[in-house]
Amino acid sequence: MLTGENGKQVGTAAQWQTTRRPEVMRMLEQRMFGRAPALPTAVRSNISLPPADAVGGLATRRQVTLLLSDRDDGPFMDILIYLPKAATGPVPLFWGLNFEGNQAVETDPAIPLSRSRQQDARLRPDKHPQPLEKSRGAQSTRYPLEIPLRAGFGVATCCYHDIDPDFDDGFANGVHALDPAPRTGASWGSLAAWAWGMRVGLEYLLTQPEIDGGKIIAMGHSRLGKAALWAGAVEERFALVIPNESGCGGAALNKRWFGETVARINTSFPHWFCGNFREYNGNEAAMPWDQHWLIAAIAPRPVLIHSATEDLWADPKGEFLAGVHAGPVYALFGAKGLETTEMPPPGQAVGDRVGYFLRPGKHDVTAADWESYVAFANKQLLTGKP
Ligand code: GTR
Repeated sequence: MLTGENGKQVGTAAQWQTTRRPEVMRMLEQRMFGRAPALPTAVRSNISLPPADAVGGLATRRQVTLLLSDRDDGPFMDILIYLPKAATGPVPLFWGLNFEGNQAVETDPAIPLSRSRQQDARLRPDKHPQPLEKSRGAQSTRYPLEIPLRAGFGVATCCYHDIDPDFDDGFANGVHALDPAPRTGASWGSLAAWAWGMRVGLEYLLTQPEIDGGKIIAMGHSRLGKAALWAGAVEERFALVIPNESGCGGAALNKRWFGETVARINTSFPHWFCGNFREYNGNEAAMPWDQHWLIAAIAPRPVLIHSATEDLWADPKGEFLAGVHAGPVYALFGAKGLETTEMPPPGQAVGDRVGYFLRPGKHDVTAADWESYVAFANKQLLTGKP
């Protein structure tokens, strides 16, 4: 990772930033995620749920709709935003995509049903036997909002299908349709599109005076953890990145060949990565990189890697080791990384600018995960103390 394409060893943070990191980013972009276009310059916004008290009075909640093109019926993002009412100044904020739509975050019927999920149900009724109304609060255990709110953090989320529906549609739907460039093996897949949407959302969040723009955290679970990592690498305005059980294509090393493999992920989800990534199907050994490069590309900004003991598909050990092997780049900046090569027992947080936490249990997001996110964010962005 520290040997540049000219064969020279990188020995300083400046060399990393100016020569090696751009090479690393180019490799990840051209061989894995694919190239996304520039962010749209004229995003319009309107309030689609007016501010009101929520979460037992702990928060003010609103939803904003971003229109990503000049068409009113073009791609949009509905972003649900919770800000702690007790705040006395701009707040740090967790920003990540969700799976089922904003209505799945809480049972509160005031939250509009996800328009992109309704559209999916029309496009593929066989996959959506239940009315969307039934999904209200269905993912609320993944959003124990009192934990971040009580600690002074805001939370913002948007359904990932707003940006690009998660099925192999030849890139006809979602934001890919906005890109006039002819498709090549290095064109953006869905993960790059979700990461692009996270950046578009960030640009809006940065305009909000109640939010501390220097403390916006990119987070995501599973495929959305992969997207959060790529968003965090591309977008240096993200202050901290939290991939939760991101696995193959996220934090897990490919060359361990444990759990989900490149061939498997490219077969199950042919639309996630760029076409060039298929060259490594069954041939991980030929990859010129591994996933610690993706973490190192975020240095010296902090990254918190989360795994779960029963989530072997995402290879907890491979996720830990990617954190270990990103360490030398943090060291170039004089920053501490994981500071251990031994995997910690479940429930014990380790590391400094690179953190690792192994939660007992299944592939999920739980209150225990959020307690760890908040403790890490407090230490890295606010107090300097755990
Ligand atoms: C699985 C996939 C994983 C992970 C997961 C998820 O089916 O194999 O890579 O992304 O889905 O996103 O829940």
